[in-house]
Amino acid sequence: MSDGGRPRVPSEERIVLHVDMDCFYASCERRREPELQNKPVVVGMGYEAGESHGAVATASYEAREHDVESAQAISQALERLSRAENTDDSAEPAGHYRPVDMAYYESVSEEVKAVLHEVADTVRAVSIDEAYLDVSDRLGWEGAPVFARNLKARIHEAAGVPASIGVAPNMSTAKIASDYDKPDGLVVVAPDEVRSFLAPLATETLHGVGPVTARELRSMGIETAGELAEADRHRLVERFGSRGGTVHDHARGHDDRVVEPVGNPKSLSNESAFTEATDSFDHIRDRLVALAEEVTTRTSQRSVLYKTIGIKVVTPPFDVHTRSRSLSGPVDDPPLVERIALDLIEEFEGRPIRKLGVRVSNLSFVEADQSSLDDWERSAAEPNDPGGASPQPDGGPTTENECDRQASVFEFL
Ligand code: TTP
Ligand code: MG
Repeated sequence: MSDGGRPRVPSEERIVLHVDMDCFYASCERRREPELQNKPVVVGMGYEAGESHGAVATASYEAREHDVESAQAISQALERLSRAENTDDSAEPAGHYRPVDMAYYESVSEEVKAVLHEVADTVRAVSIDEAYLDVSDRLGWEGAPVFARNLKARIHEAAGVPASIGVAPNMSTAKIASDYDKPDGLVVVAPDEVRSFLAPLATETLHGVGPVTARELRSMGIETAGELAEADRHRLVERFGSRGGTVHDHARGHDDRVVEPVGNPKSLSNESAFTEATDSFDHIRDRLVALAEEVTTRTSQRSVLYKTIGIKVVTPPFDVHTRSRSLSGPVDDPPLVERIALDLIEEFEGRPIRKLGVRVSNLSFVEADQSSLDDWERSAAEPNDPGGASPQPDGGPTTENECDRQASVFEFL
């Protein structure tokens, strides 16, 4: 898959985020059943009261305090929790068991991923509750902590579930960082801190070191990532083959894997809030033009074509209005985005507005084949082409009910 022509940055300058949801299935259950907040929740499959089969998929952190963990028998987990209740005078109830509901967890996961795609062009989801983002082209290290903090808040606001985030110059360190301070964690490891962050950690923490390898490493006198980093590389390769070299690299904070996006976003958008609601239409139009430019810079960088151009307008108190117009064919045409956005805002003239957004959707992802891109650009730039090759707006404003949750993360940067 094309990475949209994203410039490759030297690895020490990359800013990689690893987002991992906290006790994900249990958090989803809490989202729809808020009474479960702060309680020991056990999610699993195949359990019936009085029977011993059925294993724990995940447990809330309150349950983990009583040594409940994934893969344990559910009956054993619930027994532990009720024993804990009996020995404890507090009114803490025993474990709350909920059966796995994958369809629901998938839907929450989609909501989380929609947020990730709003804030980063390069997103690789690696499981239902885990994704890597590369945001090197969006911010510098000084902006990384605020960005990550706002992303956590944004995920919570949009999807109603908590996440932990690790930020580092590479994927393997970012993953360790997201796990380091769970739940509700946020750990930023700047490039010059990677070695000292990893050094005291047990070797098992590293990607590629399982319990068997860790045991072998121990037999070689290597307990920590720091000791592994200092170890003789030839000796490691001799013992473990090429994996020995890889884990040596990871221990030294080297990992050249690139965050390759999987799955394309359905839309690209930018939005921005006014400090206070304004009805100055000049001000509003200026902001809209700036947002249109930001969006089309991203589409051009990623060689993305779009068929639908829309705006979002939030009026006080929090009323969200979306308007869009669809073209007869896909284009990458920044002046057209600006023109349509300005047309669509007309009906709001005179009304106070607190937030504005511009979105392009109905996307097509072209490989970075410049000749075909040039063709599109040419035809889009010749709207009066008598051959009618140029896609033109073919519809009036339509109200879209699709996802209105947009990234407010950028407002804080
Ligand atoms: P994890 O991210 O490994 O676990 P988690 O999100 O529950 O907890 P943490 O806060 O430590 O990240 O896995 C994500 C989901 O995958 C988890 O909620 C349930 C499911 N899962 C299983 O079904 N079986 C398992 O053995 C594990 C580890 C996870
Ligand atoms: Mg998780």
